[in-house]
Amino acid sequence: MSDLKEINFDGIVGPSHNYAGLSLGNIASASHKGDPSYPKAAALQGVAKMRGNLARLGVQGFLLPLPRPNTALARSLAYDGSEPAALRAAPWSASSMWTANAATVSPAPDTKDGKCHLTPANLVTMLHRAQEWPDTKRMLEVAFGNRDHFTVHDIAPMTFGDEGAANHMRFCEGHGSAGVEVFVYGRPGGRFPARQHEQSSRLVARRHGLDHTKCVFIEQNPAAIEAGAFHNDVVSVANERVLFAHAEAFADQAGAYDAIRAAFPALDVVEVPSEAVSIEEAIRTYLFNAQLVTQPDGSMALIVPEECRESQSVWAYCEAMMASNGPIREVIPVDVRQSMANGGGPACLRLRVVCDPANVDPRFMLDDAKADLLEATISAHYPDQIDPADIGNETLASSVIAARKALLDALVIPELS
Ligand code: SUG
Repeated sequence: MSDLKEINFDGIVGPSHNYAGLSLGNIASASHKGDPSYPKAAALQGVAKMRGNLARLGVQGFLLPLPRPNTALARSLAYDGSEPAALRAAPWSASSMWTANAATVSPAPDTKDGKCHLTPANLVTMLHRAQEWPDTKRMLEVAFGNRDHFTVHDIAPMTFGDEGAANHMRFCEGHGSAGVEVFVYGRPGGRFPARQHEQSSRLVARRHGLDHTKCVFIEQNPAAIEAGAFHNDVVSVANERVLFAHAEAFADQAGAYDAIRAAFPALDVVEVPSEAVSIEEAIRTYLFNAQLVTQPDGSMALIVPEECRESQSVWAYCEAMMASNGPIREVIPVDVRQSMANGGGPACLRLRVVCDPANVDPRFMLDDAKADLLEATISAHYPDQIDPADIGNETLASSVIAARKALLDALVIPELS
């Protein structure tokens, strides 16, 4: 198991990236509705983040944008001019960039058959996201096509919303050792949808062949969902022994820590009190939608959005944390503003897969030359700007389709065309 590494698979921002305000309960998405978007700049921001992480961590993967506009979905919606704008925009969404919602992943050391198991998320709560899974599943089957090491499952039944790794945390001594998997779900009935159903979390744990005594199921704080934490990864993040969480993340905060500690006694909680950072400010800046990573020297770094540095309370907390004796010694801001404006921070943009990189289809692994290639292809083919009124436009559709094709050609992945 010594070759197992945590690999972050970032979603390359798609050429149709736009702000249509499609996600109820996602405050950034709602407040940027109607703004012009900048797909080329957005995708280049994403590649720059990947480059930084490749240099820092030595390994980085990526997943590709899905085919957009989705003509089959558009056709099924029977447009006649009476439909709301959101229904016209859904087939154009580039939301698959947020690969934390692509799947739930249980690495080999946690599973009964010693394989890495992936269940694509059904994302049923939002129409523009529910269209993702068939293409996501197809892509996962290519990238993780080595059946000796990976199993890609079907989605959970549509009756139970599943939003993937955004509501899943893993605690372990080291990424290659057996871990405790924590599933966070929401209870419906609030002002905003609870997008992760408890039963899909439990189903995924069973399917993946996890040891029941190493699984913990925790309810998200309804007040956090109400405040705009539409996924758990907006209010907490885990890595190895460390849980970095807002004090209002879970319905029963102390009970959640106790339950995790019962399965994983080495748990080290770094809790951010509400007096230091309010839940609203945590959600606005996405302090917890961070990548908490173990660097090659064993130290932990928190990769946060630039917005954190611009917030007095959040940055004061980060500076104090860096000066303390705690496990998180470095906080690194990155610019992913185009994604942030749709509610997607550094952690939303990546799917963590613990595996031997040699078992992944190499076309999905990044190196410097491939980062150059991605940048050149994006620069040459992506639209500079999309205004809301452009959605549905034939010329824009052609350029979005051509830009994705250029990526597939450059990376030589014809299976996904
Ligand atoms: O599902 N935004 C995404 C953001 C996903 C963030 N992911 C995690 N927290 N892991 C969502 O709400 C906005 C699209 C729009 O409004 O056009 C959007 O889908």
